[in-house]
Amino acid sequence: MPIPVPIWRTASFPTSILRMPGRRVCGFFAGVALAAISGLVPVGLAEAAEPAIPRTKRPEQAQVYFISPENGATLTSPIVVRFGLREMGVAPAGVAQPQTGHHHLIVDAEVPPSGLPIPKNDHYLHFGGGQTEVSLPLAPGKHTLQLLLGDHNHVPHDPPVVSERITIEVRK
Ligand SMILES: [Cu+2]
Repeated sequence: MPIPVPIWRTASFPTSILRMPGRRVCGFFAGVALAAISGLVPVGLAEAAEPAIPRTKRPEQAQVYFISPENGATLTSPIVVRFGLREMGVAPAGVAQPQTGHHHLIVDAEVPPSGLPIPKNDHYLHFGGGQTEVSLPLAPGKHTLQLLLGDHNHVPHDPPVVSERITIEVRK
C-alpha cells in the first residue's frame, strides 16, 4: 500500500537538486521550479515580455461598464450580460482604428497583466466580432464579472479600459 507523501516533502525536492555539485543546469531549472512554486515565474515573464508588444493609447475619459446585470443581482442561467462603452467605439479584432477596441469578459478571474494579449479561455472571453452582449451559461453559485477592452491585437489599452468587478449569484 503506498504511503502518502506530505506536501512539505514534495516541495523540498528541488532544494535537494540545487545542492548537487556540478549540476548548474539542473540548479537553474530547480530555481525556476522553486520560483514557479512561489508564484514568481508568471510575474517575471510578464515583465520581461512587456516592452515587446506595442500598446494603444486610450482617450482619458473612456469608460467600460455593465449595462446589465447589476452588481449583487441574483439570476437564472444563462445570464444576459450587456456591455457599455463611453468615449470609444467598438471595432472587431484585427481592425486598427483609433479610439476603438473590442470587449472581453473576465469570469471568476483577475485582470490579466498589462502589455500582453489577453488570455483566451473559459475565464477570459473575447468578443472579437464586435459583440456588445452575450448569453452566458453559468453554474449555480457566486461569480465575479469584469469587462476589459482590448485593442486590435487583444492587448489592453494604455492605461487599461476596465470596468468595476461585479458579483452575481446564479440560482440553482
Ligand atoms: Cu480579444
